[in-house]
Order: sequence, then C-alpha cells, then structure tokens
Amino acid sequence: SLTDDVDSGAATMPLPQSDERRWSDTSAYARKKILQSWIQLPNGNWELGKILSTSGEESVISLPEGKVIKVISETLVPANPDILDGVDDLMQLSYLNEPSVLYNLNYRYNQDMIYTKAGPVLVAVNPFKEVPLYGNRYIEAYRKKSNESPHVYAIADTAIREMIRDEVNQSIIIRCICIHESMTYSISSSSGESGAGKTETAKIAMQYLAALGGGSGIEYEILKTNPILEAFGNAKTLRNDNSSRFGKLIEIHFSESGKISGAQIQTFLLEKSRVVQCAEGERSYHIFYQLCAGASPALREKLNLTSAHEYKYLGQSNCYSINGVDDAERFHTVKEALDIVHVSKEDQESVFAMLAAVLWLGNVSFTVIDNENHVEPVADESFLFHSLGSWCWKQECLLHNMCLSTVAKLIGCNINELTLTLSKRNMRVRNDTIVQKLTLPQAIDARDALAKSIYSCLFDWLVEQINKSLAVGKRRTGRSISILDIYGFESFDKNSFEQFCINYANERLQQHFNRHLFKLEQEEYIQDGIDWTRVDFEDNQNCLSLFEKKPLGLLSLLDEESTFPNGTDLTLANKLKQHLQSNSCFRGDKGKLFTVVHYAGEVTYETTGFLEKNRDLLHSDSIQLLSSCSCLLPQAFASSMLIQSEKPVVGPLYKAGGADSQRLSVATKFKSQLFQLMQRLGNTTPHFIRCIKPNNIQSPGVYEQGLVLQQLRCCGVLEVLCKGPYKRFFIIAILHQFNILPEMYQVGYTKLFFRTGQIGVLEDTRNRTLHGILRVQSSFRGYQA
Ligand code: AOV
Ligand code: MG
Repeated sequence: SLTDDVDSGAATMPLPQSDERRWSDTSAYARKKILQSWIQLPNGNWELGKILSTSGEESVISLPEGKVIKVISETLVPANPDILDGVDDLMQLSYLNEPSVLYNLNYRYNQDMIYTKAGPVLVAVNPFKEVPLYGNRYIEAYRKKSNESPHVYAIADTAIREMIRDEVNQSIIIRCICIHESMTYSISSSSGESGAGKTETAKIAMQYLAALGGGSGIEYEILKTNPILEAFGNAKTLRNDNSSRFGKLIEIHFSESGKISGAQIQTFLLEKSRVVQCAEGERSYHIFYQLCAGASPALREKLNLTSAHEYKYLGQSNCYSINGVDDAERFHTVKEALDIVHVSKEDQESVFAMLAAVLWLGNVSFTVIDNENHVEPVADESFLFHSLGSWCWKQECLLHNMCLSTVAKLIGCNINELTLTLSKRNMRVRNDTIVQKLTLPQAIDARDALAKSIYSCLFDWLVEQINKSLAVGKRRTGRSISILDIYGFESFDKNSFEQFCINYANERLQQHFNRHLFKLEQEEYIQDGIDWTRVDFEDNQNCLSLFEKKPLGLLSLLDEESTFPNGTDLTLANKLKQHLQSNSCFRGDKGKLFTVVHYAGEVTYETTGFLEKNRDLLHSDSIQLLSSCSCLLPQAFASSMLIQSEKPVVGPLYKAGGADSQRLSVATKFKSQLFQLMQRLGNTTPHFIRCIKPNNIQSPGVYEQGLVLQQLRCCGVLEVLCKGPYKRFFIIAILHQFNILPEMYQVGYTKLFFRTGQIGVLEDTRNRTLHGILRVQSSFRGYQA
C-alpha cells in the first residue's frame, strides 16, 4: 500500500560503526512520519506514546495513562505500526530498535509464543510454566510443515532436512546470553544467565529428533541419558533449581535412511567443588539427595546409608529439598534410566557405593595428635564420642556411623591405609621419600580432594558407560546432528577460575557464531556480485589471542606459574600484569585482580585459588590408595587419573602405581577440549538458539524489560538483526535520479546495499513525493489527508 511501508528501515550496509543504533532507523525522516514512538522512562523502561504534535525541536506525546509530556524530538524512537505487533521474525519489523524488539518479544510471550526468529537465530524466552507447544501433535505438525511458527521443532526439522539434502553434519548450538552488571540496566547485583532454558531446549530438540529418527529403539536410550546426567551433573542453585554444572555436547548419528543409529556424549568442566562445598540455599548434586531419599532398605544397609541431614557435605548449605520435586521418585527414574542404557545392576550398586563413600568421607573429622598441630582422622570409636559433642547426632544413628570404616568398606581399601592417606603425605625428594604429617587444613584438603576426585571420576565413568551403550556400529554410514548445551558468559561480583574458563569458552563460541554469520553475509554478497572484502565484521580474535597466545597469553602464563612450586595467586597476578599490560583486552588491577575485556563486557577476575584449581592435583598417595582398592570403580578411577596422553604440563612428578605420571592442567585440558569442539562444530551447518530468561524469580508471566534487553544486547542477537537479509529496494536509475552518490551504495545482481543513513534519505524523498500524491487524491475526496 502507499501509506504502510513495511519495507523501510532495513537495507543498510553494515560497515563498521560504533553506534549500536545503526540498525535502527532513527533518522529525522523516520521521526517525522511516525505516529507512535517509544519514550524511555527514567527507570530505563520503554513506554509507547502517541505523537500528538511535533513542532521544531519538541514533540508532544500522550502516554497510555493519559499523561501528556513534552520531549525532545531527537530522542523519539519510532514504534512499529500495530499491524506488525507480534511478528514471527523480528526482521519483519519496519523499525528495528531495542524497544520494538523488546515489545515484540513481550507481546508474543504474553500469548505463550515463546519462540521468535531473529533472522537466522531462534530466540526462546523461558515461560517458567508448561506451555502447550510440545508433544506428538506438534511434532507431527512441524514434520508436515503445517505449522510454521518459530519453534525448536522447526530448527530440529531443518537440521534433519539439511543433513539429508546436503549430506553435511549439523549442529544445534544452544546458548544463553550473558547478563552483565556494568550494562545500562543493573538488576540485582550479580545475576547469571542460569535458568534461561538451555537444557530444556536441548531436550525438546532431542525429543523431535528422536520422534523423526526413531525406530531402532536407540532413541529411547538417548532420551534416557537426560535424567541420568541431570541427576549427577545438575544441582539446585539460587538461580535455577535444576542448574547444569557441566557443559554437554551430544552427537546423534543417523543412518543413510535418516534413522538414529547411535549417539555420543561429551561433557565439559564439571563443577567439582560443589561436592564438598556449596552456598547457603543451594544443594550439591541431585543424586546424593535422591539416593538418601530413595534407596531401598537393603541398599541402605549395604551402604550404611542414613538421611541427607546427617551428611556434612549436604548439611552445610542448609537446603535439602526442592519445591515440587520428590527425590525418592527421581531416584527410581534414574535407576530405570541406568537399566535402559545398560548399566548393570551390579555396576549401579558400585556407583551408589561411590556416592555413599563420598558422603561418608565428608563426615570424617580430625583430631590434633601432637604439639605441632598435626592431625589424624578421628578413629571410629572415639568418633562416636567426639561427634556426640560437636555434632549432636541422634544416638541411634551414631551406632551405625562409622565413617572411616564405612568409607574403607565402600571403596574396598584397608582402613589403616585410608587413615594414613588422610594424615600423612609421602614426598619424593630426589631419590628419597620423606613422610610429612598433615596439619588440619592440609588434612581437610586431602579429604575433600579425594571426595571430589571420586565424584568427578564417577561422572566421567558414567558418561563412558553411556557412550558404550549408545555407540554407533563400526559401519558409520550416515550423518550426525550435534546439540550443544553449554554455560553462558558469567560475570559476578567475584569471578574466579570457573568464570575464567567459562568465559574463555564463550569467547570461542562467540567467534564461531560471528564467523558463521559473516559467512552467511559473505555468501549473500558474493551471490550479488558485491566486493565483500570491503565489508568488515566484528571479531573477538584479540580477546581470544589474549587467552591463547604462546608463551605470553593468559593460559600459558597460568600454566607456567602452576608448575612453579613457589608460585602463589599473587605471583600469578603480578606475572599477568607484567606481561599483558600492553594488551588492549587486558587490564591489571590492584593485588590479585585483573580485568579482561570480553565481547560481552568487562569481567574482573580474582586469582585466588587459580593455581590450585588449575593444578587440580590429587596427591599420589590418594591415587595409590584408589588403585589399591579391591572394588573395580576406584581402581578404574586411579588408572584414569594416571593415563595422561598429552604433553606434561603442571604438577610435581608422581610416583604412583609404579608409573610416573604428570597431569595436564585443567585450563590446558579444557582448551584442547574446546579446540576439538570447535573443530567438530566447524564441520557442521550450525543452527543457533538463544535462550532468554525473562525474570530472575523463576516465575511465569513476568517479563522484565531491562533484564531481557541486557541479554539481547550482549548476545549478538541485535547484531544479527542488523546484519540479516537485505530487502530489495530501488533500482539504480532511481538512485541516480535522487542524487545518491555512488560510494554510498553497492549494486548487486539482485539487490542494492546501502551505507547507513542512505535509506533515510531515499525514504525522505519518496515520502515527499507520495505525500504530494496523497494530498492531491484526498483533496479530490474533499477531506484533508
Ligand atoms: P539452563 O539450562 O539455561 O540453566 P533450564 O533449561 O534448566 O535452564 O531451565 C530452567 C527452568 O526453566 C526449567 O527447570 C523449567 O522449569 C523452566 N523452563 C525452561 N524452558 C522451558 C520450556 N520450554 N517450557 C517450560 N518450562 C521451561 V543453567 O543449566 O542453570 O545455565 O547452568
Ligand atoms: Mg542447563
């Protein structure tokens, strides 16, 4: 139609510009012709206002509650015509500006339309309630393409089709979006992305793939890996009752006929520290509570199991249950799932024994044995007495609570060896061995390190068993679809080694995302015969180099310091400052603080604990203890810790189990995992899903503008919008006619590409012309246009 020009604000050439508003049409022209505009309130929120009049610099606006205000015309941000309310794809908006995007997502969210396209990206806003969008009826509709509204199913469907059509592996990359304190809208002091809906989204995608590629039965196994991995790798945190504490890639294989033939799971960086320590109001891994609540009487007796309240590791955070969750029932679900992925009953019992061993280890306490403050684990008999005094346990439980002997029994080791491992350390100095007695903090460290190692080895072992069960036959013929569910960018009040690794991973993934979008764009340019070398794209290579450069990058310097016996967190911080100060992505701050300028914002890290966590050493005595165990699992754990295939990096030389071993640092291992991941993803056609958390209270129906905006801003969704497909516009002759200079555009075979601002000029001209025509028409009809 003449008046409703949906085609206006999009076709600008994305040459590098600092102003983020480049994708939004806020030109003088746009402001002139709009009827509705967004007004930013002092709290940062946007409100829709009607423009009553514009005279010179000022406009008069009426707000929804009837209030009339004057604003500077410059500040008006055009709103879209009502007809565009709730469009499926944000690219369809005439005006792509922040408030319009926010409004559109909100409009859809209110109607349970939680999925929206943002050009090539699917945006999912967490509903925090059941929405009627899933199940067989929907799957069928998307399969038949009778429903085309944005959905995870639609993404999964496209992935299957493209896999078959192009014979190229596919990936579905599910990420959330960072929330950064220093951004314009500060919500609570430090929020995380956690709870955005990544894991749920990944499961929904798997559900669709299983439905379409099912038949062999293996799809059922694949779906059952979810309750297992969630039980062992998820926990209640303050932000999410079911927070994943690890990253996950599942590669689902399809035969040539499009049927699922197997799968493989890779996990990343499980948060081990949670096993021995977690914050008030949070929980350790679900499986501990499930075991305590759901174990049969026979199993309880075998494991000398008591209730969750009686274990120190579980008691410290003062939180045992989750609203609406029955841990005992979940335990049965997990056991069934273990059956389905072919973990034998016997192995399951070993798994539970390891869990109980970890819990009982946590209850081992120490007593001082000499005047140099050396300690020893409290022996079981005196433990009764000791614990009565300090722990006030119930008398009847006490009789069963023999911590040391229970641990020894559960892992199958000699109780004296266990006692020794927890109180002494064998140090090798050249060819001699000296025995060092441990002080209380050292002994607690040794105990906790053993518990953490047992748990993380158990987790890895389980993943290995699952992979064996899901293994694709030797004749791998078809293709695969990988689903990545990985932690998002994190920025808290205090950021430690974990955030350091997580944010590094996000830099890598962001580069993958950027490069893919650039490639899409490039293809479009090439198709249109445009010289794409003139088009810049945003890259975070500088920040990645800061991490990865050798020998003077963050990771190398961290590893180097980790090998120095005298290295401390402070010497690390100083070393980083000494070598990296000139890097534009790095800033040395006071003491142990340093700041990295990430793509999503600045994050200040504190080096406290960096070296320890990076070395992640389990002392050789503990490894030896595990390898001496009569039970199979601890033995397997010990050997997995001794097998280190790659180059030695950190830690003193070990002599355990007769073999010298050197451990890779956590950061180096993680880096190589990430490289492998990027390599794998690099060979796939990616599909991106970005999950958004609309509120911090995990409640349905609450949409906090500022929170959503923060997420949109730093995830690159707004970037995508600006760089998305370009709409057809005018032909070259017209450009000439209207005095548009040649350097302001490039002509493609089918499209024109404009530099920013040129569309406004053209629109202005067109508007003046059309306005003239309309005025003529309406005066014919006898009324004023
Ligand atoms: P996350 O994976 O992104 O957080 P989850 O997938 O665990 O977030 O989602 C958090 C919670 O939001 C879930 O437990 C559900 O209650 C709810 N939820 C998410 N998506 C949906 C949906 N599509 N429909 C209904 N409810 C949903 V973390 O792993 O913490 O970063 O580390
Ligand atoms: Mg998750």
